[in-house]
Amino acid sequence: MTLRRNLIALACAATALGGIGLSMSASAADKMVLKAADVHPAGYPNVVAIEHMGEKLSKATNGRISLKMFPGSVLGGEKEMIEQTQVGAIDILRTSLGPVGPVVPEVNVFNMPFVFRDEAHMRAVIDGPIGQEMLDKISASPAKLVALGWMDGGSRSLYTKKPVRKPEDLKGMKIRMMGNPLFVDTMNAMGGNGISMGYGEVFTAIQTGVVDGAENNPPTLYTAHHYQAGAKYYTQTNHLIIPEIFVMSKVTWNKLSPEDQALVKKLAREAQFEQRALWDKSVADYTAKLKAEGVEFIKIDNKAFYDDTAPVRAKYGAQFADLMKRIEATKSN
Ligand code: BDP
Repeated sequence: MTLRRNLIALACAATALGGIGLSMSASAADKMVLKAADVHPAGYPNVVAIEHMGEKLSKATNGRISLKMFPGSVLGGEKEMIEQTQVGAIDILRTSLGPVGPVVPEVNVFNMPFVFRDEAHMRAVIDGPIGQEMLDKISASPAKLVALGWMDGGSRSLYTKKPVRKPEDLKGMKIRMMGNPLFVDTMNAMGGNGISMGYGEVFTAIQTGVVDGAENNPPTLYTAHHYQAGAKYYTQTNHLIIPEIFVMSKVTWNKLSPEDQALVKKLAREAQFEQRALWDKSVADYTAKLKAEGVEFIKIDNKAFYDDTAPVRAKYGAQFADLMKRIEATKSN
């Protein structure tokens, strides 16, 4: 009798425990840890802004949704990470718009040389209706990416092993460009030979002479140490002012409730403006650091480069003629 009662008690306890086990795993399954990635290292403005967005997300959802950042290209190059985001292996990716062009051709209007007058003009465009339309176009495209917001990438200028002041100086020089045929055409029009290459390969390519230089903004030139590979002349061509974006995989987005989606969008807008403040500071900091490291900043009148790239704007811009007029008509704040 006693034995039977004990057995029943044991069975009840086991059921109860089993229940607890179940409910524990259910709540663990409800928790979502978003995998975020960036080619830039920890501490870079873009990385910091996304991490803060994750902290706010976690706070607002009582830890139900959190974010884990994988900086410094640990999950691959930008092209590969875009692919991983498309299939849902990465949840949130911060990327240049450059390598997004081959996946969502509509964004190439922002990837054209000298399409923006200056950075203030670019900001006015991305903060306004054109910027929102572009985010919507990316999200509506078949690329399986949801565009959450913009980030600043400043202006890209040339850095080379030998000084460059005019298009003729680039003759015979191989210059690394991001993976998008538009950029190879741009460099060829500027007088050099554009070579498409992943960001992670640039340091060694400069060092071994596979390329004679590359082009980027001061924070990237500094954090990627490309000047240490020998490219110490930084010519202020400012030929590309490419905004950057952060996107969520549509696979992940579709798992979120409408409320969570709205929360993510709200925090993304905040991240956009937080990054901008951090960005401005980092450009000033890294410019000073580059100069201290002996990088020579060469000031030039970039009109010759502007003129020489007119055929690229004509070739790629024809399909965006109306949009280009609206971009041109946008006044800087
Ligand atoms: C940096 C961008 C980064 C690109 C890199 C590049 O922030 O997204 O991957 O340039 O040149 O400025 O590939």
